[in-house]
Amino acid sequence: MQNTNTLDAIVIGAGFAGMYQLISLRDKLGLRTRVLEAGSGVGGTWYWNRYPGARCDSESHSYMYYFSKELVQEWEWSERYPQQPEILRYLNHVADKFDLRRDISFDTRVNSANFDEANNQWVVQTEGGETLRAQFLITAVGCLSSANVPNTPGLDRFAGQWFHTGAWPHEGVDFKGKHVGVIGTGSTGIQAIPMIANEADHVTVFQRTANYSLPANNAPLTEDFKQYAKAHADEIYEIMTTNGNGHPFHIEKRKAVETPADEIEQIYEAAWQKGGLQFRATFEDLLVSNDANKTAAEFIQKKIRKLIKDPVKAEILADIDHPFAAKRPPIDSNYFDTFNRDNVSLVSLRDAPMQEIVPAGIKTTEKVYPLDIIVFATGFDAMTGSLLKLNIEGLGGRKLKDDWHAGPRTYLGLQISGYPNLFTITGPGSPSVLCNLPPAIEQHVEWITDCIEHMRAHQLQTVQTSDQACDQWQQEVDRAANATLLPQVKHSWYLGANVPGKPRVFMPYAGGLSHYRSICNDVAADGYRGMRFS
Ligand code: NA7
Repeated sequence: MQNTNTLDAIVIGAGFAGMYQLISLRDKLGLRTRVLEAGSGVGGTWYWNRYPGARCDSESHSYMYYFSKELVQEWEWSERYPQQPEILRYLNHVADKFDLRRDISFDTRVNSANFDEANNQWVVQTEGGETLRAQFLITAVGCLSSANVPNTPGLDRFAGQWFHTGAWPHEGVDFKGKHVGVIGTGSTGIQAIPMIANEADHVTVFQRTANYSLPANNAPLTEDFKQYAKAHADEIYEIMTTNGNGHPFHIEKRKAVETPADEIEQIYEAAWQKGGLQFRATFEDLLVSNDANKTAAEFIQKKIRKLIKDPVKAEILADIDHPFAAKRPPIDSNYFDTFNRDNVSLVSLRDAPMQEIVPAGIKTTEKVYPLDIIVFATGFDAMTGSLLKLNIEGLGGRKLKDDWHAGPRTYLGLQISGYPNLFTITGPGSPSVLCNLPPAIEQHVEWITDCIEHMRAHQLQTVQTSDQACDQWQQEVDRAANATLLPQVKHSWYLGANVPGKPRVFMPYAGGLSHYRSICNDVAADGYRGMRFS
C-alpha cells in the first residue's frame, strides 16, 4: 500500500521559488508534490521581513512572475517600488489563484534530509516529527533568509527589547517614546532608519561601514504607466531576460572612462533625479574599471556631503571604503536627510568599536549608549546559511556541511556532486542576488522542471552531477567574479565575510543572467552535459 507520506517531489520553502516550483511540478507534470514551509503563510522573505520601511528595490512591474500572462494582466501594483505588505498580498493572490495551499505544509520546519540509496529517495524529517519520502528534493529556501545576529557579548543581559529585521514580530514594534539603537547600514537599515526615526523619541545609528545609497524616488504608479506595463508586458519580459541583471532596463553601451567629465556629471545627475538602480546602468564599465567606478563613487559621496548639514556626520557617512555597487547598492527614501533630524545620532563603530551589550544599552570603546530597543539590521548568513541548516546528507551519508567546509561547490548553482536528485533554486554559483530575483527564479524552476520531465519521459531514476563538473563551474564562477570589482570588497556578504568563520568564497555567478541562461540551455540541449542519469 502507498504510504501517504511518499511523494514524487518535496519542495522546501513557499516563497517566489517554491510556489512556482509547486505549480510547475504539480500542474504541468502531474507530480505528487508537497511544499514544506517554516512560516504560517506563503511569502518567504516577504513573510519574515516585516520591519518598518521594508520595500523591494526592484521596480514593481519587474518584481513579479511572468509565466502566466493572465496573472500579469490581472495584478495591479500601486507604487514604483512595492512595499512588503503589497508583495505579500501579491504572493497570497498567486497562492489563491493556483490553489497552492492544499499542497503546502505550513509551520513545518525541516530538520534533516537524507538520501536513501537503496530506494533512490530523499527522506525528509520535520521538526514536528513527520517523515516524508520523495524521488526529488528541491530547495527553495531563498538566498537571504538565515538571519545573522552577531554574537555580541552581553545580549542576553540587555534589559530592553531587541529584534532582528529578518524575523520581525507580526504585531509590529511600538517605538513611541523609546530610545532605539539600530546596528547596520545595509539595504535594510537604510530602509528602516527613516521610518523608525519618524516614530521613536531618539534613534542612534551604529555604523560599521559607510554605504552608498541612491534615491529611490518612489511614487504611486500613474494610470498611464500601469497601462503601459500591461500593454508592453512581452517587451518588458524580453528586456529582463536578455540583459545581465534581470531588471527592466539595459546597461548603457558606453564607458565612463571614455566620456568627458561634464557629460558624466550630467548623466549621473539625470540618473540621480530619476532614482533607483538604473544609476548603476549608466555606464558599462562601472563594475569592471576602478577609474570608471571612481567617477560614480565621487559623485555620490559629493551628494552625501551636500545632503548632511552636520559636517561630522557627513564625513562619517561619506567616508566609504569600497567601490560603488561592489556591495549590493541600496536605494532609499530620505535616508541621508534623516541624519539632519534632531532625534537621530550617528556612531562610527570603525572609530569606536562595539565592546559589549550591557543591561542599559550598547557599550563602545568610548561610552555606553542607553537604549530601550536594539534593532539588528545586520543581514544574513547569505546563500549557504539556509541550505546548511537543512542538515542535508547525500551518498554514503556524506554531509553538505563537510563538503562545503571550504565554501560552496555546485554545478550551475543547481546541483551538488554527491547529492542525486537534489536541485537548489538560486543556489550559490547562480546569478541570484546579483540580479532581480523573480526572472532568475523562473529560469531555474523551468530548467529543473524540464530536467525532471526529461527523466520521467525516459524512465530515469536518478540524476547527479560530478566533482569535475562542479570544479569546472567553480572556475567559471571565479573567472566571472574576478573580471569585476566585486571581490575587492573584503567584508561583503557575497564573499561570506559578514559571518565570522564562514569561508571566503565569492558565491553568486557574476557572468550575467542572460549569459547564464544560455549556458543552462546549452547544457540541457547537450544531453545535460555534466550530469549523469541512471
Ligand atoms: P547587509 O547588506 O548584510 O547589511 C548588514 C549591515 O549590518 C552592514 O552595514 C554591516 O556592516 C552591519 N553589521 C553586520 N554585522 C555587524 C556587527 N557585528 N557589528 C556592526 N555592524 C554589523 O544586510 P541587509 O539586511 O541590509 O541587506 C541584505 C540584502 O537584503 C540586501 O542586499 C537587499 O537585497 C535585501 P559591514 O558592512 O559588514 O561592516
